Amino acid sequence: MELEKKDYLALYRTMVRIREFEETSRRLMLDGKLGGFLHLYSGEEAVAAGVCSELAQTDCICSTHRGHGHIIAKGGDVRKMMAELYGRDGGYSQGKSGSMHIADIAAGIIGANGIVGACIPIAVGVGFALRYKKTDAVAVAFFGDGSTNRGTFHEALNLASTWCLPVVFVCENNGFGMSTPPARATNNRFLSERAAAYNIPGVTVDGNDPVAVKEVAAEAVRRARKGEGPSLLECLTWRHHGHFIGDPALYKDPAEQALWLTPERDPIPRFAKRLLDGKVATDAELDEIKAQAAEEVRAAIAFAEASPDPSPESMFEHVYTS
Ligand SMILES: Cc1ncc(C[n+]2csc(CCOP(=O)(O)OP(=O)(O)O)c2C)c(N)n1
Repeated sequence: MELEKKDYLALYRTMVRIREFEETSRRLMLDGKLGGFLHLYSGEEAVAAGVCSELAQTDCICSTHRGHGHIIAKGGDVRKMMAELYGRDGGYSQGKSGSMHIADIAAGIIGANGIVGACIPIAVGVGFALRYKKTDAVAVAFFGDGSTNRGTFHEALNLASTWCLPVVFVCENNGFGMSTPPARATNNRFLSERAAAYNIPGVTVDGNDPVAVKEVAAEAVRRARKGEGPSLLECLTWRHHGHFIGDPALYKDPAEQALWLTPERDPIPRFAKRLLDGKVATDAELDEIKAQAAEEVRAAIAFAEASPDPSPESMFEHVYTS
């Protein structure tokens, strides 16, 4: 896929912004400034960047416990995200939800979700609603390899296929569901093979190449928009850290981990080299993008730290009662 310079740089910028947010959040948590759980997206940035580069604001995404990258790529507000991680009133959920329940309906971010596999049928419901309202918007579900062994995945693909709904299912195969590699949890060589059971297209792609991801996403989104139904994309990637901050990831083979962290595999230096070698961008331009991302996250921290704690009186606002 040949792109214009601005599109290449946009992919790079999105990946760098995500990495900066994630690595800064990691440091903040290790310094004791953030509470709760953080499941970092570092290493998987090319998936969110590639897929979301094909989406309009009116398209919707449903995300997971590892959702920061999807939210940033879809246009979420980094300041409100950071304030939410700090548990402050200026956060997306007034500091009451933390990392795993960030939503921004105006930006088409239906929500992160702490329940593994839950976002997949939600995306089917969103796809149904978008079509019922006679829009040409599409719904995207992001989920991990582990989620594809839940019934929700199979029910969702079956219904979306049967009703020919505008949904793109994006499986981020990062090598583990917590500590379990896919080969120990399924007999499929590629998880995309599962699409055949539901008579929809399924494709496996290098999930550390944002252009390759963009290319398969473009076709899946085009199909969905034109009423041709859902697709399943399996993006092969690797999470750089443990399952969550605090998991030492002793189950990873150290040699494999080291390989995925090399500049040839890490999606950001790998893409930077491609842009430099192809004379698409200069070192100075890429450095400038990194500096802007660092400044954006610094400003987000300042916003979060200036934001008050939620007031005790607000404890029962925005919660459900039975
Ligand atoms: C229904 C449910 N079962 C178990 C868990 C505990 N849990 C949290 S994340 C996770 C692994 C998810 O793996 P995967 O879907 O591959 O996503 P990844 O973490 O690799 O991004 C599990 C089992 C949960 N949150 N929800």
